[in-house]
Amino acid sequence: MKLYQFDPAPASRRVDIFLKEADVSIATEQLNVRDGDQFKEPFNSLNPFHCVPFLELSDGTVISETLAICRYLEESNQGKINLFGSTPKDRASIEMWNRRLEIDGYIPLMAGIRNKFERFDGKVLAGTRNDLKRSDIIVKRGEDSARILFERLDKYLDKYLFVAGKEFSVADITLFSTLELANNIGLNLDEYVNILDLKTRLSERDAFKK
Ligand SMILES: N[C@@H](CCC(=O)N[C@@H](CS)C(=O)NCC(=O)O)C(=O)O
Repeated sequence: MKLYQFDPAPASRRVDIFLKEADVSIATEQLNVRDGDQFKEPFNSLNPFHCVPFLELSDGTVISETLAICRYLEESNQGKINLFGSTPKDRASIEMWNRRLEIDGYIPLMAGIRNKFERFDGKVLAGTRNDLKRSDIIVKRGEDSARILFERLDKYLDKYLFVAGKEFSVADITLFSTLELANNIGLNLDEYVNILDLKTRLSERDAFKK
């Protein structure tokens, strides 16, 4: 089994934090996606989405998508990792928050970043190289969507220690990466005191330290 990563990439960082929290290490190869390694063979044929991270299993199966990779690692290390929850209620709650954090925060903010900065000219959509143009509307929509999410989450965190309740979970890693994207796009998060408090507590965990 081998994990393909590019350490500076936000999605790779999520898997890296997950592995550190789980205290699991696997063989890893760095692909420099800024230089286009993902479009060179054999990687181009291995992963149709041309993004990192992706995991190649010993039978040749390729799994991409951060959360799919993390879930596979948890389920194939039965009992050793428990970041997706252990009861039906916890699993549903973690899934709910992971989805809302990605749909309303991580994905629109990532799209916003790729549409805001000139360095993404010609690669506005991850894993593509084409002439799609950057758009300010997508930047603004990403920021608006994230703000609505953060307002909701901040109120909810009045009562809860972590994103999905009392225990740390993979949803906290999703939140942390979403907040890093918010920072990269230039959103001011000062009004979200509960979120910032959780961010501080997360950044003090060993797995989150760079
Ligand atoms: N939805 C994917 C996103 C993966 C993704 O966007 N990866 C970026 C790095 S953060 C990438 O590989 N980009 C390659 C490119 O820009 O061509 C996931 O969560 O794993």
